[in-house]
Amino acid sequence: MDLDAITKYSALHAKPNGLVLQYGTAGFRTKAEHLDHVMFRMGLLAVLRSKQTKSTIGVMVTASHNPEEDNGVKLVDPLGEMLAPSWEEHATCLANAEEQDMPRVLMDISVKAAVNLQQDAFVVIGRDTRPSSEKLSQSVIDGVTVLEGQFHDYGLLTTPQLHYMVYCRNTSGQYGKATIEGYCQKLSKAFTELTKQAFCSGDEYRSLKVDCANGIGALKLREMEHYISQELSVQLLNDGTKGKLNHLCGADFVKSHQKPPQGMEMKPNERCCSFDGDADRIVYYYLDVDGHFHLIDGDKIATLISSFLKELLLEIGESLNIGVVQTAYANGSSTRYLEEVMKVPVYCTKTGVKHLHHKAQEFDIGVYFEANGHGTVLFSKAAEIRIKQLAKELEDKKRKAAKMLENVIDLFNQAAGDAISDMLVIEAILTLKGLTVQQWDALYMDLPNRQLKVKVADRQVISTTDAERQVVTPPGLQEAINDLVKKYKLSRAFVRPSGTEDIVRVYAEADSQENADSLAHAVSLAVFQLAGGVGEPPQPGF
Ligand code: NG1
Ligand code: ZN
Repeated sequence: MDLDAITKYSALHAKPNGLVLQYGTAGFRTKAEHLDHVMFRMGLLAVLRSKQTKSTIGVMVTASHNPEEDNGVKLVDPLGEMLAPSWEEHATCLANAEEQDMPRVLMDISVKAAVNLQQDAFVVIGRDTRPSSEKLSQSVIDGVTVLEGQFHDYGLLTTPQLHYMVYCRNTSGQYGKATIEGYCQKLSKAFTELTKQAFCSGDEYRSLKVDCANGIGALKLREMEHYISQELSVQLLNDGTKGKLNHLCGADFVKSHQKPPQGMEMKPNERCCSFDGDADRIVYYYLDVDGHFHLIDGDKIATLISSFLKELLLEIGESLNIGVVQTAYANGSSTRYLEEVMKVPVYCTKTGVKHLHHKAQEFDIGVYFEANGHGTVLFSKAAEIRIKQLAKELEDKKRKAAKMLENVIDLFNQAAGDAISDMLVIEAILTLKGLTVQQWDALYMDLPNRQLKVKVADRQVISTTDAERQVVTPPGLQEAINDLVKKYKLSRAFVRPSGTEDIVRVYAEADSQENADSLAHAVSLAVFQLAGGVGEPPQPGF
């Protein structure tokens, strides 16, 4: 390591004194103007991680659903997974080292992690459409270059596409070609083959309005469009030509406000969906004939997909196990439906896809979705091999089912939750099953729910257990929540510190919207009083 060169180049990306950031569930995320040094240092760290794993590592510059002024960065590990936890700690240490200590901290990490500095390094970089992203990704490249790492800058990519590129490169192209064409070809081929199995693909199923959050999803869906236009016509809205990224639009807005995004003209019963700012989340929705808005969130997506997979497994007569993984934010009705009606085992993990992903790996087929629409389906290697074998061996209907499963494996971006690939899977399933959006929605009725944010002086005073469903500290808060929950029917509430914003999140559900709102408000007040709320106490009404 040329420490002099590192010191010299680092000074061009100097850290503001005293700034402390943490590598959280979504990497580093904050105002874009505070991130230049972090980007440079993540370039350095990616080189070390690449040397250590002898693999290509990804660096994605994005702040997903956050406002346009924010930005962020996360590293992608060799098989397209999130960065290993011990390296998250290294990332935090490196990002927070004061300027003069940085080279030493970098050396410490390479010693601790037993990095062979002689090893070659290769880093791939992607970025979203934020105005700040181009310059920040250049800072990542500066970091990579100083440590003499090789790199390929993909430029504009969705987050899941970068995961895909990393995965392809580390599996010698077996998974697919590490190019945009490779990505589009792989997904569109599986989609086309799968939808061909439908008896009828009447026009009513074939068009979809997509709110692209004024982000990268618009550019990448446009690239995909001509590969799939025979089967599906997509109409892109909020494509970034006018509006601001994530402003009054996108999956996060639609999910948290439970209303349509700006710029979306919806006719009754028309199927619509929204991506988030880096296209790793998707939610569906429609207006009924009375003009009521219906949200179809990640829970209902998981339900649709797992029921389809279960039917195919039944058809081929193979006893592969299937499990659904959710978080505490999953609507209570979805959990009940999956367990009691569909008889599928359901597991709850902490928030953040890395936790869900990890749990989903325990099954032959692991379906995981956060309620906000971030998720995918994982097939174990053994399940994949078995299914591919059956698609050759079986006959007639069974063979057809096995082939469809094979297409589903190819369609899901196995490396990460991906709005484009989820959308194609959903569209294919709706076509195959001849389901309208209302019929899909009618699988079960969501319990009315409300999510709120509370500002406290230090959100870390709240610690939780039981997959974040129970508060441990501060003392008395869980008891207060229990007492409040008892006052309502079909009710449930929990609180947890956000991993991406400086706030505490409150979630409540109950038998009516009024009651869910009132419970959420009461719990917010308890948080405010017992966990050091700042500013005005939470007010009722939204
Ligand atoms: P936090 O801010 O920790 O709640 C949010 C989402 C997560 C996940 C991350 C990463 C909710 C309630 N939380 O985390 O599900 O998507 O952002 O983007 O939606
Ligand atoms: Zn995202």
